[in-house]
Amino acid sequence: MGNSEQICVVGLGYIGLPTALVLAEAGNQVVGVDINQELVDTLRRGKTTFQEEGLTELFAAALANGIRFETICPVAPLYILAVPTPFDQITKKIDPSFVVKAVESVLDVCKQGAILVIESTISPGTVEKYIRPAIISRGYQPGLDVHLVHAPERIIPGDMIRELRYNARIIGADDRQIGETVKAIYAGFCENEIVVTDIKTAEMTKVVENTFRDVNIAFANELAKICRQDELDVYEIIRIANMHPRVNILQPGPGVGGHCISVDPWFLVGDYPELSLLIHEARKVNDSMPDYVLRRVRWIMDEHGLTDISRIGFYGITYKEDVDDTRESPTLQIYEAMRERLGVMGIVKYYDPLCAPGMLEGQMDDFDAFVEQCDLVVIMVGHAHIRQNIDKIRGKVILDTRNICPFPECYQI
Ligand code: SAJ
Repeated sequence: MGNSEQICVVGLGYIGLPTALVLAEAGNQVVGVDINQELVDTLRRGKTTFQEEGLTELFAAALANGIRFETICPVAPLYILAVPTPFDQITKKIDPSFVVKAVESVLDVCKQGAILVIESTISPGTVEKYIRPAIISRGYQPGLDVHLVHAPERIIPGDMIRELRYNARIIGADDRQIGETVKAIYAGFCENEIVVTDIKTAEMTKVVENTFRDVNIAFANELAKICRQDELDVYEIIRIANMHPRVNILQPGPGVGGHCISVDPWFLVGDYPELSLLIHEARKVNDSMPDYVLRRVRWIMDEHGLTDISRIGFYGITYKEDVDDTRESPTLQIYEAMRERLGVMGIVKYYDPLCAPGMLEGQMDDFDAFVEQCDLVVIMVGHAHIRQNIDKIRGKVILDTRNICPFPECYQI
């Protein structure tokens, strides 16, 4: 394959869309496919479906290079699959149904020798346990009729486009030669090292990366709780500890959200329950943080004699700063917890400049009005917006779960 191959990218969400766009920008003929007609229509109208630094410019470059958007897979020599891989809430194991369905939709149209690259994060063994059998049950032989590759995405929301170009990549393939073919295509936009390995190693490596980050954040969160007991400044302690050349502790926060770090470690817990004790504990620590924030809120209210719940405001609904993604966000967990336990839905206030209005009951769409109607502001997300407007909340009682507030009187987690 050369540098102007026809590539079909299946699934046009947070990963599939930017990947399709960089491939088109690099000079490939790209067709983006998604079963969601509305999403495809939006893209056809020249509009992107989420915000990301550099996405608009990249979209324009891809359109200029002829990228197309469809709801049905065309025939192509190479398919890249980037569909959701959720986990079962009870068993903690991967729900492979989306990725299996996407593979089947490709099998319906592809010709002999097509390459199927799975970019979605999958638990180690998913190709072996679910994808290969699905292919065989349709009468195809992997390695002959279709070639399987796993090239897990590694880009961070908020800096996706830059990371697409500069992060190293892993290509796991059954057949080394096929791995090299895919590597050559990815090298058209990726300026870092591209490692070719086998599929299960690629599956495990990706899950390990996110699990490492989850465990590190859990450590920081546990330190925050320990330091709170003795009224020590956890941020200062981490800052100084990190001056040691072999220490690199992440930051405590109100919880771990997003569709990656809060999901992927469960794959290991689900598949290796007796061997993943630390990983499981870390998940529990991180999942306990929204509750911990609520306990801090209660304590601060008592300290200040605040009794009116309707004058508490949570700033930030997204799972982290400067993205518009709310999946698994700590604020949503707080929202649910308050709704279940206290029945006060709609009374507490929420504000997020990056979220569409009307997502939550109690959500306000005017920042000044939000500030005016709150006595206690809980900073859940450190958006650039709040950093720039921090003076507007001066004088309020503040719980800053992100360590961004410069006022000495504000509370931390
Ligand atoms: N968080 C903290 N403290 C920190 C860092 C993050 O509490 O020091 C929280 C964030 O606020 C957020 C959550 O953790 O709620 C996850 O955010 P993140 O920025 O750490 O990561 P994601 O989920 O946006 O993206 C991760 C990245 N993985 C790693 O850095 C190992 C990204 O490279 C992956 O591509 C992505 O998961 C994915 O799709 O798997």
